[in-house]
Amino acid sequence: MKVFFNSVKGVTVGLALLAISFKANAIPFEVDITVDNSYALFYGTQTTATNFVGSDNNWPTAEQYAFDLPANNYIYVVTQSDLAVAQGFLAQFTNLLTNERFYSHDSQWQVTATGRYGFAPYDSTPASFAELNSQLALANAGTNPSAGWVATTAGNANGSAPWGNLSSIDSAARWSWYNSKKDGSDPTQGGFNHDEYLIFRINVGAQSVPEPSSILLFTLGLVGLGLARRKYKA
Ligand SMILES: [Ca+2]
Ligand SMILES: [Ca+2]
Repeated sequence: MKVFFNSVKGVTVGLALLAISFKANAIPFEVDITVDNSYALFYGTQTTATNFVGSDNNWPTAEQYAFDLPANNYIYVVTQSDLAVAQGFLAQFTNLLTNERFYSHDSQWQVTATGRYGFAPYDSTPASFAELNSQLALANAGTNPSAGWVATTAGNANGSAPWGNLSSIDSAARWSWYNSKKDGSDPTQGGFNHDEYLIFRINVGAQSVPEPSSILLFTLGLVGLGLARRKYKA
């Protein structure tokens, strides 16, 4: 009986830890996104973009992607406009584990301006990763045109002019951009080079996984439960 309960305890704790580690290691996201005028979606650590998800250069279409975001990773959205009429980043990100959704104007997004118009990394080639990662280093050091990572500026919501409605994105989502003028004006309206290309980032992995202390308490609780059952039955 002792061997039996020991193995039950082991399996229970093992399954619990497996479930926690799965949850802690990746968050499955579905994203619906478009940018006026073009973007590439990456993710990676605070210093290094490691994965390319996709890109597009046609604002009237919203693209959908699914990817597993490792814990504590950042989502990166590289954007560049055609310097005409308007510019903006519009998206919704849905956590498929919790159904929580956030948008392109969420206050936790940050943006940085590279001043490298025409050099936006838009594919998965080594040269693109090198370009992006060199700019992440400058942004993290605060030595680029925006002096590092700054708050984004939200423009009008999905459905507004000149874009109209992107039907696969909620009407709550707002077009967002970097404002190099810092004068309170809406940087999404009127063609203008706000020190493009831009990189948006958000760190969502840290907010959706258990704290180490709660994992420890949960594990200790399971071990205690196993010991209690053993004591009672033995
Ligand atoms: Ca598009
Ligand atoms: Ca434009």
